[in-house]
Amino acid sequence: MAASPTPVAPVRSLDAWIAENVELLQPDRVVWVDGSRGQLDALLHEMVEEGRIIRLNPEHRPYSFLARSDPDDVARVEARTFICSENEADAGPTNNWRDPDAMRAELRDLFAGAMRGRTMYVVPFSMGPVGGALSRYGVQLTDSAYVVASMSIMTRVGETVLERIRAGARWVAALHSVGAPLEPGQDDVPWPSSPTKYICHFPEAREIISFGSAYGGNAILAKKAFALRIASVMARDEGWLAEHMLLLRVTDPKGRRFHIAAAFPSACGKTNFAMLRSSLPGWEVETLGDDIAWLAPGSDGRLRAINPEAGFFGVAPGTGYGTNPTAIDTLWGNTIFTNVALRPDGDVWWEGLTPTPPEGLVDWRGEPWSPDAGAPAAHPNSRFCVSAAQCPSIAPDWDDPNGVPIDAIIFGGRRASNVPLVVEARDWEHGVFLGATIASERTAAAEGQVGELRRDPFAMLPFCGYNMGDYMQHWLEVGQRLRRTGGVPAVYQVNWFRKDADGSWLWPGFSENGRVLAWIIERIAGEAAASDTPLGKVPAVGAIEYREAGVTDEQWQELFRIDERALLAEADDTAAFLDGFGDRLPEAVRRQLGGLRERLEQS
Ligand code: GTP
Ligand code: SPV
Ligand code: MN
Repeated sequence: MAASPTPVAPVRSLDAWIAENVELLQPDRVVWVDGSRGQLDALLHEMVEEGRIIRLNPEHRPYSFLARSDPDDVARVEARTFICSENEADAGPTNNWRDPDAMRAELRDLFAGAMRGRTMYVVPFSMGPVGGALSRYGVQLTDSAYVVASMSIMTRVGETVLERIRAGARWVAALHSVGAPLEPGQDDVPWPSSPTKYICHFPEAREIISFGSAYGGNAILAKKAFALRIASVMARDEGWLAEHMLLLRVTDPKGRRFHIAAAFPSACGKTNFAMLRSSLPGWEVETLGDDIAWLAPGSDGRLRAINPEAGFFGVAPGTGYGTNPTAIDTLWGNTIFTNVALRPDGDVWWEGLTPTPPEGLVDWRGEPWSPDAGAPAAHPNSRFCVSAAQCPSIAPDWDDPNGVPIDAIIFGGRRASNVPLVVEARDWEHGVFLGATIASERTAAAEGQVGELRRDPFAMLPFCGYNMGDYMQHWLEVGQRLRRTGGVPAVYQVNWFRKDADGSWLWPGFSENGRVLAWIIERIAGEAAASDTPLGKVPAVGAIEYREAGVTDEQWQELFRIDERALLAEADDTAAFLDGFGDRLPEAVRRQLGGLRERLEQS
């Protein structure tokens, strides 16, 4: 049973909202952010002068900066993230819920005087090109200059957005404070934050309130809070999809173009795949987006997708010339790095940038570092923030408001065992089942035990703004609508992270993932062979030249080995997970699980 659609909140008055918050938060001053380079330059200069960020050596990394966060503010805090829907059941079993009125009352107390001694910045922004049919607007109030600079890179900020809002366009209100007011004469710290953190979403009111953190998705509210949690609710009500997906275009050696959207959990390879340089000659990948996609059935009957963002907030560790040369070429300058290591020559470093660390590093906490320190020099969730336009592989039309038609959707995860390198879904319903049952090992992108296996349906576990059972139903319905117009994308599951008994990767990954992408494209074009397995279709013998990727026959077999007993045990775990959704679980998903069990038992 799906929830009834939420009444859409009335357009609130921007000026009244700001005035209310100025009165409550008591900032020393209010600054309107106009999106100009001049204003951003001045802000970054001021932050350097105040010791909040470090200017990198312009000879190595022009116009780039290093921010070091508070050691207790390094990743998204899922335990402090709340969906404050009117009804608890609408948040669903996978979200933390708080009653909206009670939450607002608690937040009011926290926010009272929270910006004393600080500046309140007003940041009007657009997700998607201003004026685009799929684009949506927001305004973030924040007392963090670092957040203003990040938002200026990640979104389209400026006057044209204000004009739209003043002309009556709907917008999402996003209130943010680091929660560290300054008393007169009190010394500031480079990265103010609070031990009390709240990342709250009010789906019916289309509103976000965030307190206490300045890091990533906790604070750059356009990203996960708006473009996924609030946007997923808008998408449910309006018939589209807001997803944790990269977007890419691939051109095959015959010159045919295909568009792919792929959902992998946090720190599971979206940025890398979006910037793929295929090891296969003649295959070209253009980047459209690396983290978030908004997809809607278009007037052409196909699923069309835009990247609502304007920049990349990407994982630094593991990024080097050998793995992701395109990212390295993107980061030549105009980049804000957070929690990476500093070299003595004023440039940056992180694990994986080069095979061996340079001498004389200062670690992400600002302490001298040597390889025997016993801890990495860069924080595992250290990040770069850079404009998408600066990426050498960015598609020339990446910000076309009409988006691109999606040929295939890929789901991925980080699985040491059980999940093959690639599987083709039997149809859309089976694809929804694959997405709904993704499990993945936890990464450093959020607080929690790294490596622990958890369910992360559609890579949206931390980002779905409503009941995940309803969300599965919504996916099924979007597919039904696309089927009527002949525009249903093919669905695949991939796993770059399967390991052998010694714990080594079975698949080299990165540029070699281009071989898997090529097989997917050739399948869509009806040109590649597949064989059936209980999990779905996998490449037929000879369909992928794995030996050219340095993979042995034994490794290849292991990459696709189906361990019926382990998979049946996983199916039991899946059943328990799905039971958690009660009557909100679509019958089709349960049916798919039954089908999987039957196929496993018969094989
Ligand atoms: P978020 O920004 O957190 O949503 O992450 P993401 O999905 O964009 O992940 P990203 O591409 O930044 O990759 C995360 C980590 O996985 C990095 O350390 C990468 O080097 C590593 N990685 C990416 N692709 C592969 C791959 O094919 N194989 C292996 N072994 N590691 C990979
Ligand atoms: C993720 O965790 O999936 C990210 C980084 O992309 S953050 O913006 O912090 O959400
Ligand atoms: Mn992400």
